[in-house]
Amino acid sequence: MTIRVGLIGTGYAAHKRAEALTATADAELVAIAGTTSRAQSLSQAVGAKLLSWQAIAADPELDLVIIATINRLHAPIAEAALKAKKHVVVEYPLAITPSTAAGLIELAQTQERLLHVEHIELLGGLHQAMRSHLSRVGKPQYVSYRTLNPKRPAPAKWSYRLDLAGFPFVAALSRIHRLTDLFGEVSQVYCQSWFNAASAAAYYSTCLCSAQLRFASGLIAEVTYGKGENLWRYSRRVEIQGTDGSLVFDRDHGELITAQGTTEIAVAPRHGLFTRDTAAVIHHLSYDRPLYSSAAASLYSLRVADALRQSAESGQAVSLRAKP
Ligand code: NAP
Ligand code: BLA
Repeated sequence: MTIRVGLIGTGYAAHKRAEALTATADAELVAIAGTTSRAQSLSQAVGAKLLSWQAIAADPELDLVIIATINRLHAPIAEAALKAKKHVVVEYPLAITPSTAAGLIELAQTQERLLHVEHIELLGGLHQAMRSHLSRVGKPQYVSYRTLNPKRPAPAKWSYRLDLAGFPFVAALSRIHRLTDLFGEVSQVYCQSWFNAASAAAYYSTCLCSAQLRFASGLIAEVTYGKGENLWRYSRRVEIQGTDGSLVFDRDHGELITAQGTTEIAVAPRHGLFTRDTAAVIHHLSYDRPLYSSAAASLYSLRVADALRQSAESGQAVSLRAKP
């Protein structure tokens, strides 16, 4: 049976979804929601009708709604679609607050519908390389993960506004989710953040967040995230130090260092990830194939990201309750 899909958003992620859906035999992209002229051209290019997101969420002809719009709209759209008994795929983050995200997961259970949160970082070459070599470093004791993205001039875009995107570690949830996926529960966090914005509803041109996370295993992690005008050097670097060795990834160059010496690790390039996420969902719905990630795991990383926000706002360390 063909899965009939409505897509909300017309930006980068939405274009990748549209491409993936047109290439998938078991799915048909029936409707698109967008607010600008890009929506018209995308809907014409793929032969889909142009509707409002409210109409897509309510359309009885659709089986699945894919939410690829700004973060602030994720939760209201997911709620409307689940209430109308649609399966839902949403780009991360599921919601801006963990309590809203938890409510949506419950709603999906009540409605007996799939709620899938995209986490393409888990499908990417860096994560696969870290996962497959992690056992070589012994017990992980220290992790440092830094992504800095200079952007000049900073764009006046939704992703540079706290009210539309959420706290930077919520918007860039993949930075936290990679770590909770590999290292499990977090017991305590501390975070400092800096934005040059007049208010939450104003565009900032630089943000910089620096966090320390203590994992239940005892692992100490330092995570730095920044983007915008007042940064001058691009950086994407992960370092894991364990009892028996170390893994270091600088952009796409990986190394494993142990007592036996240093070996290079190949990292697959970052493309085709939205296509793989889309295929995973369609194959799950059509053939009951397992998905690579759960909404519950996404919610856990969102709890950690929100604790980082609380810490940054209060200047205090924040403890997380152990998972029940
Ligand atoms: P984008 O290229 O900036 O597109 C965002 C889309 O949101 C726009 O095309 C716009 O389409 C819609 N929109 C609705 N209200 C808006 C507003 N007030 N201001 C600006 N746009 C508005 O963003 P994106 O990178 O595709 O991100 C979309 C979602 O995917 C986000 O949740 C992001 O976190 C997630 N994501 C993206 C990537 C990636 O590689 N880009 C990776 C992982 C997750 P209409 O106005 O036509 O509706
Ligand atoms: C993640 N990229 C993201 C996110 C946004 C963008 C909003 C989600 C939030 C975050 O994790 O930071 C937006 N990325 C952009 C924009 C550009 C960009 C506007 O590179 C402009 C060039 N995403 C793209 C493009 C690539 C891309 C062009 O838009 C190119 C390969 C990849 N973006 C990409 C990947 C992620 C991501 C792989 C997941 C983040 C991760 O791996 O941790």
